[in-house]
Amino acid sequence: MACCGLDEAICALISIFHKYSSKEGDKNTLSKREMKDLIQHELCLGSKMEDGDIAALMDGLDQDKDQEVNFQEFISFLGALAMVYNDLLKGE
Ligand SMILES: [Ca+2]
Ligand SMILES: [Ca+2]
Repeated sequence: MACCGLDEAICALISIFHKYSSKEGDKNTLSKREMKDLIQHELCLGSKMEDGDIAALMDGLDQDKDQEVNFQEFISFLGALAMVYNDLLKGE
């Protein structure tokens, strides 16, 4: 697939999701442990988050309560994260 700027950003998000989601259990969803790995390795914020914060975040993300974060739930998380980063960037 030929990628332009935004395509590339989206492709990168998809590849990060699958890099972690394929580690254990269902290859297409993130378990709590996979989500925690992803947050801790792919987000600057992650290193500052306590286990409790990540657990609370997971609970909020897991809208269908199957204890896994699917791609759709992951995208809502990114949307929320993008709002936070937008506010941070505007404030600089
Ligand atoms: Ca998985
Ligand atoms: Ca879920």
